[in-house]
Amino acid sequence: MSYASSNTPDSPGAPTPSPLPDDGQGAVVAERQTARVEPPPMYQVVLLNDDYTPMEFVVMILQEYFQLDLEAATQIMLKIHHEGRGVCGVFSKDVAATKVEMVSSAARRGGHPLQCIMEAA
Ligand code: TYC
Repeated sequence: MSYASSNTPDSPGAPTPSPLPDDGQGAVVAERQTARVEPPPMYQVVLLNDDYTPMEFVVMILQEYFQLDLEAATQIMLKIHHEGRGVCGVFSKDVAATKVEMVSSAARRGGHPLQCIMEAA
């Protein structure tokens, strides 16, 4: 038996056969447990508008830290500029927190007041 094909308790809804318990009276009782694994909670990373951070800097941040091409980055920057905020991407908690830290520290290094936050998606 290969390890790859052994128990896969991560398929929601799929009943997982449990070992057959012995009832102590010579009978074997078959039970099935349903293994349900919740998907991990996701977080969106959001950039906020301000009056001072240059548009080019925001576009660069979106390309560098969110792997967006120039056109997508420009669209999101303009959305933030006009609407006050915009979602840069949706990530697991750890990845979102790291993005917020990296963007915030790049903004501080550049001397810009750009604010980056995360919130439950
Ligand atoms: N409003 C800024 C300007 O006019 C540009 C800007 C866009 C700033 C997006 C922050 O998250 C931001 N220079």
